Amino acid sequence: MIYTKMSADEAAALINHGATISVSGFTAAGTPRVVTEALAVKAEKEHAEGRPFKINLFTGALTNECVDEALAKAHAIDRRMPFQGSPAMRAGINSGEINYFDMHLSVVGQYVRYGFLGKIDFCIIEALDINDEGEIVLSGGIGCVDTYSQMADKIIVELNSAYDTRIRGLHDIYTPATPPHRREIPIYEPQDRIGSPVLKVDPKKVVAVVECNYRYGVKPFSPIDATTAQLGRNVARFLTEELQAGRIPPEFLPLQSGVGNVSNAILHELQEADEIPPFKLYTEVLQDQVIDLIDLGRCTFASSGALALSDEVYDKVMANIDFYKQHIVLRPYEISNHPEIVRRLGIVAINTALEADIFGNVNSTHVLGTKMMNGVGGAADFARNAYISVFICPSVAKGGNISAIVPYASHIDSSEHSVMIIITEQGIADLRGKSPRQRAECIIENCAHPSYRPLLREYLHLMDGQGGHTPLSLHHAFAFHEEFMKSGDMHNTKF
Ligand code: 0RQ
Repeated sequence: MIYTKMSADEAAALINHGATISVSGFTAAGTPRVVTEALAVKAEKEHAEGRPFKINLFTGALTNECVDEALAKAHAIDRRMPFQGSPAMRAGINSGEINYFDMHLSVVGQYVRYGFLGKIDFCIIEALDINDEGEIVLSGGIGCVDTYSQMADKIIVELNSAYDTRIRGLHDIYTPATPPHRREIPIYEPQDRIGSPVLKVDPKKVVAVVECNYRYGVKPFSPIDATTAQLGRNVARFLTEELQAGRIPPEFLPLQSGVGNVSNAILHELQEADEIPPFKLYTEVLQDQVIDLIDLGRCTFASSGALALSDEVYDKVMANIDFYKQHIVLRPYEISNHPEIVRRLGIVAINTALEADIFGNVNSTHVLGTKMMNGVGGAADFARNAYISVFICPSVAKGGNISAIVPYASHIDSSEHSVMIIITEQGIADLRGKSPRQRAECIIENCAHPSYRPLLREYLHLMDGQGGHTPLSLHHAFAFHEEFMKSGDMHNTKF
């Protein structure tokens, strides 16, 4: 090997205060850990000795406890993008300590390549193999590493021996050209391959190879509860009705599904829904349920940015990797989420909302309009460009004290112009072709929890006879949220 081998501590010592660090991976899959863990220890030591030490951190999306959690706990982050989901990172963001900018994942690569976000000093890459030509076999998550590795001055490779290199061939790495030289991205079917099975980096930029051996430690999802099961059934019913009405063609269309327990329940429901023919996924993250769908022949192909699988299911995939290579491709998320392809393939996008208002605006990110939960991720990449854009959520949160259907969303990630369908466990609101007043009635009657319907109707009627296109009361728009902050229960709202 032509590269310099180092320990994690030696590699972390190369990184100075003020540096901008990017990392490979998407979810825990493909995300490095030993160098950032050592960096967190270095930051704490620097702070103890009275010196400032903070870095800027650009990731794929969610990471693992040795990246976001360790660095946030060490107070070692200044700027952070584009998505996170760790308790310490979230606390640092919401206290104002960490300057987080939440971005649509499909544009992260081009923002970086266009120079909008400044220079990147280091790219830390989890590799299963690297040869002297700089060809890297990645593991189960790609994220934005194609761009990060091109744009970083220096590369540190974490060579992880815990995973099997026979995964080589599952990846399809492709980076679009920069305007005015960009052409179409030639993907016409979810299974089309257009790039390289390996990540190619400049070997001269590789300043350290750190040998390590770690597993991701991802646990399976919790069992599906009654609310999420009903939500899943409502989604399956909606898709079946669209198919029967001829609004979805008989051969069906590729699906995109978000991540989390609710999405898992929906995929589970699609396993049972025989009215829906075998389908393809063109999505950003694959979770355990998709592997069951592939095994059963319900999902014939899945294109994704990450294999966010529990350890148990990852091992099952690796044991039969030649079979799964015929059914799965992994892409950088600039491609897995690209608006051009989402529009061309006619994707039915299903994403999760924290709250939706009665006009169809969706908040996926900010609790009570102020506190960051995770980030917008890829949800709006898909929603804005989908053939049909669906948002789902339980109708209430926090034991019923929060209504997920509110008079006006306290933050808007996907606006009424990108949201076609809202589904809760209560039912389905089809917003297509409806005016704001019609949408409001449809959402209240079909999606709101029955205990909140009288209050929402009362709010809607506040504007009766007052003209205007959208019956929005500026005075009372956030009355539900204000009441929750005052009494802890939106049911107590008075107009
Ligand atoms: O709180 O954790 O304290 O129990 O929010 O809610 O119902 O468990 O739902 O885990 O699927 O997450 C939108 C955050 C939903 C996620 C969001 C509270 C609720 C609970 C979580 P607790 P649930 P999920 C692919 C696409 C944006 C990115 C995206 C997300 C916690 O889906 O981050 O879609 N989406 N990317 O109690 C206050 C409300 C609430 C509320 C729920 N209205 N007000 N709290 N909660 N509704 C992913 C990637 O890009 C990688």
